[in-house]
Amino acid sequence: METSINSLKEALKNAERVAVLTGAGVSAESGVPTFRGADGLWKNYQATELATPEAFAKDPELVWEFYNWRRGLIAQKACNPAHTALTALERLIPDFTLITQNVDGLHLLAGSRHVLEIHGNIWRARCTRCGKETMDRAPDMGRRPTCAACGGLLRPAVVWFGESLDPRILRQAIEAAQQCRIMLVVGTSSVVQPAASLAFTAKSGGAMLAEINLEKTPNSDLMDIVILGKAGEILPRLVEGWA
Ligand code: BV8
Ligand code: ZN
Repeated sequence: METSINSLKEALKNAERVAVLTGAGVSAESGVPTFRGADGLWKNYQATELATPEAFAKDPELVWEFYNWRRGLIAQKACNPAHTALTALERLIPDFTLITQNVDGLHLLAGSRHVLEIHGNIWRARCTRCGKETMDRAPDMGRRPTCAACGGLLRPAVVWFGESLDPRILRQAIEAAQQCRIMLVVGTSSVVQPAASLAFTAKSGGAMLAEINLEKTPNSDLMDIVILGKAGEILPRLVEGWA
């Protein structure tokens, strides 16, 4: 573990361009439940059943109950050393892109600047009628929130399963993956597509790949370095004492 951390740290010190892909594991130490961990279940529903356009069409109030529950939970959580280390890394690397699957907004709260929220942001809502998007930090948006502009039903501005990612954001993420010299993949089970494929994109662009996760994943064999452990403990080790 020590040698891996030290060799990754040395490589980062000499890298012009770095891309980082994060998942729910980065927010786990803030107390935000991950998707597929033991706490991934909610009211005997799998998130993957509720985070779909079909579920919202069938029962928007149930889906808003799910998102209001998560908003209420996340609203009380603070960033953790994993988020903070990534803001420090951004300042140390000339060209740095943080691609996150997380919708909790904690990277922005921590001060990361170049962030691509490829699955959207739970604090943003979009009108299903006029498309207007608003930011609202109220933990509870109510059971059927409506658009101030047109009265249409609002939905969470996140990417549901079966929905395409925003093409502009996805293109930026692909470009960052293609051009980076090092890609860190942190706290993700690497099962959700197309996010997980960004590691392949970086590899084919000649990047060095490093995975930091509690457990191995389907992408582990692709990695040059795999460090098993907590993001909140390992990431700070990568940025401390850069002379
Ligand atoms: C699309 C927003 C084109 C919503 C999310 C087969 C069947 C059915 C569908 C598919 C299929 N194959 C591919 C698909 C498509 C599907 C998909 O990938 N499904 C998966 C489940 C197989 N993908 C899509 O639908 C995507 N769109 O493909 O568009 C299209 C268009 C039309 C029709 C078809 C296709 C859209 C995907 C986006 C879905 N939205 N979130 C919301 O959050 O409410 S995804 C959701 O999962 C979150 O964003 C989350 O970030 C993401 C990935 O999960 P992880 O972040 O990896 O979290 P997880 O809990 O899984 O893992 C955490 C990891 O951290 C673990 O490994 C754990 O060990 C580790 N960990 C824990 N603690 C720590 C830690 N590591 C370090 N330190 C710690 N302390
Ligand atoms: Zn509207």
